[in-house]
Amino acid sequence: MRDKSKKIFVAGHKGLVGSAIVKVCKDNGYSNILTRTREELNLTNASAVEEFFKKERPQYVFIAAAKVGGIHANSTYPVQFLLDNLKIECNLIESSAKYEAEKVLFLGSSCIYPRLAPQPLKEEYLLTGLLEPTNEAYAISKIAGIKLCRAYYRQYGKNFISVMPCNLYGPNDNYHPTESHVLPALIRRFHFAKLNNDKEVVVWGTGKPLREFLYSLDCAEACLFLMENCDASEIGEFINIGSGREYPIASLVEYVKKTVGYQGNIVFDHTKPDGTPRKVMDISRITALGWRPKFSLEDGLALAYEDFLKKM
Ligand code: GFB
Repeated sequence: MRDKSKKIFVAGHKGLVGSAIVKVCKDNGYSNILTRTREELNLTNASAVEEFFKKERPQYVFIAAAKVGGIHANSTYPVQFLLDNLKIECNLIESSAKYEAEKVLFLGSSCIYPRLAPQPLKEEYLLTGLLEPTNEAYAISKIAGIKLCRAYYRQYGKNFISVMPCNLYGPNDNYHPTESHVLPALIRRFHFAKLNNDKEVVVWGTGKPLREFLYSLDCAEACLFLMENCDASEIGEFINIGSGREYPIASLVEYVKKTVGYQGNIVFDHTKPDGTPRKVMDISRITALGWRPKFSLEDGLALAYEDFLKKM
């Protein structure tokens, strides 16, 4: 994808990763970027997606559109996480093939790995054990997307690749109080606790699970790097994207508390689920190809809090 005038479709451009991909593409001189809001194009509607591809014929497709959410949303709405995501990815991947997109990049998530896989998570651990029950539906949908991309490569030689990022955060995140991921949820909770002079903030679970976090622009840079430089023949089934640094949730809580400037106490609610005990990616394959993350957690958190304040 070195020709900067090629037509690029970013599906999910309003979300955390999609908006970062649009920014990184523009910053790198790509001028022909196609986007559609949910109102303009319902990605779960097969005929609408097909019509769109028939008319626009994008040459490069980033699939960053998905139904996403944190641990609570994932375990509460398994039907929507499975159905919506399967429809979105099947429609986009099938139409990309039919209307001859030159390359597709499909985004998954580190929750595709078995709950108790050895750590750090290597790409070859896919489907070697049982999934984490709180996000099984989402993981199954993402595994299906990876397999569909790979099937198109094996059967028809299509240059369709997949990437598995760790937990992401950054501008345009979802700050819903109960349905978001841990980092935006904590930013919101600490912010309002500070404003209300609350004596304590409740954090879900034990604080012991380990998670790896990557700033969304770093993930977007990795996606563009792979789109520009690495084909399906080289990447294999998929490739991990992460920072390689893991934090116990209890430490993350301290970072967010400091960033927001909250002075009160923290209480862990042990009735809420912890989810997977540990999830840290092995990023040796992508770093060997030449990509490196740029943002530290401290810098990324400060930028994420700035974004939250703008949206309030
Ligand atoms: O971000 P999160 O929902 O993602 O939760 P997962 C991470 C950890 O933070 C869990 C704890 O151990 C939670 O119990 N946590 C503490 C909280 N307080 C909160 C809070 O207020 N909100 C949230 N959400 N968590 C998701 C999957 O799992 O990871 C998705 O459900 C996706 O499928 C995503 O793969 C990347 O890492 O547990």
